[in-house]
Amino acid sequence: MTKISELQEIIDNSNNIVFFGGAGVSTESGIPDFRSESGIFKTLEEYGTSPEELVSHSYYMEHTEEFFNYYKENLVFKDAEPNPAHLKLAELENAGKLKAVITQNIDGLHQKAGSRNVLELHGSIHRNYCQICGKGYDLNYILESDGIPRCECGGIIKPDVVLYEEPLNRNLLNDSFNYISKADTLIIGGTSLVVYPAAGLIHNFIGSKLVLINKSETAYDSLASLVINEAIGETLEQIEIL
Ligand code: CNA
Repeated sequence: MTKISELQEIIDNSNNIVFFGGAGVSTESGIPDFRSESGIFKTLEEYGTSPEELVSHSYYMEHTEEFFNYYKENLVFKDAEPNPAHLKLAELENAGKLKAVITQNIDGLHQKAGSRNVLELHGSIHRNYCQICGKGYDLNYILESDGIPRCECGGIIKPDVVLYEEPLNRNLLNDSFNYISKADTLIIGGTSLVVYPAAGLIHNFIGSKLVLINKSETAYDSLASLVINEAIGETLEQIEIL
């Protein structure tokens, strides 16, 4: 039996699938991840600072203009389109098999593919709020601003993205725990599973099938019923929905 047919069988026999993913889900859409060989973390010598620091709350507070330069150049890919992984997950939700997509991504591609129940643990580049009056702004406004984006009231507009050192939204985390603890199948894909507390969500899974689809190995491979070390878009594209 091939790994794809094993995955097909698991999906055929599941009615409460939850997907938990990360940056690797969007690499086939042309958005680099953080930790692969070609990922953002490897290409940052030019900034002279570690990438974790560049996307940290303290860097944002102390070097706001440099933060926005880095953010716009490296974290926002406005023209990216969903790939077969996003599209198949949306189809699985439409078919009533998949209950939630829990993502660490901030790119909004799951929604663009048609997924409705998307829990964005690390926020979204598409939502931006003035830190003084709370007025919301879209992504274009941020991209078109020179330097630090400012609200009409003068406040700085901060992307609704969770930076290192910032806490995750407690309600979202609780909802994610609930979805995962009720799932019969948890498919984890495109995440190195090293960023906490998001990665810790896995421990709440008590269903029968844990599937890991990741190009490289993760610390959780030994817990999985099925491990596929291939590209997630190419993998999910081969799944048929009955
Ligand atoms: P990561 O640590 O960069 O890990 C990505 C993982 O995906 C690696 O283990 C890769 O081997 C694997 N991978 C890469 N491409 C594929 C593929 N096509 N198919 C299967 N596996 C693949 O990313 P995580 O999400 O684990 O780390 C969490 C950070 C990265 C979160 O805070 C994200 O917000 C942040 N991030 C998000 C985006 C985005 O929104 N698209 C992009 C870059 C970073």
